[in-house]
Amino acid sequence: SNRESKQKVAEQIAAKVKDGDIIGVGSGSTSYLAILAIGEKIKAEKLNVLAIPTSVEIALTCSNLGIPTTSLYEYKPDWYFDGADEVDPNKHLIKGRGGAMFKEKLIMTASERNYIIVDNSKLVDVIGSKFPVPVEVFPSALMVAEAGLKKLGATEIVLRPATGKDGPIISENGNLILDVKFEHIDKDMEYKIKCITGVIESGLFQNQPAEILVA
Ligand code: DER
Repeated sequence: SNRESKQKVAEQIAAKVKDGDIIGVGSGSTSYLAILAIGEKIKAEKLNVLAIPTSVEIALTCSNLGIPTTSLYEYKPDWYFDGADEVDPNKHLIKGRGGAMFKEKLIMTASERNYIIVDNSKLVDVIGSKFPVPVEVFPSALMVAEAGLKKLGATEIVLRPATGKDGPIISENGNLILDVKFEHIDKDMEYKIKCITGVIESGLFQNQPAEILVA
């Protein structure tokens, strides 16, 4: 089952933890299983580890597990792990179903080594074939960003609705999230999206090298 395969890659990540590590921690259900396994190992082996979380959810999880956290103000991570929604043959990713892609991409960029942990349901031949690309947008730039995305060939733009409140999702950083389907995603699309005024970040990861662990 994909729960078993997620657990397998989670344990592969926990096996990498060494005393003294500063670890960037991604968000999502696979990263969650990995940080649980890491918490077990830290307790069992009394390791000194600091985590740099990428979302409120994973920061709360670290604190519940007794894993001390820090930030990029103090440390560069020795390594980073995270899940993904899609992985293509060029190891380009779509991430951000969980809405944490700004800090995920930031901490991944700051890290020496990156591990993406997925089950094989995430593997695609063509990036964008299953998931829209999440795009984080400064709230009042919504119309400007939508116009820019349409110029890049966006065929569908959905303002991500919230469930626990009226109105749209407000991201970790107080912004809006658009879920965008494109006719075609070329290798420069991440940069082109970033160039749109008002766009904060996207969940298209074409320029962050990572090792993909597939269970
Ligand atoms: O939101 C994210 O980027 C998550 O990492 C997501 O892409 C994967 O989440 P999952 O491990 O729950 O499938």
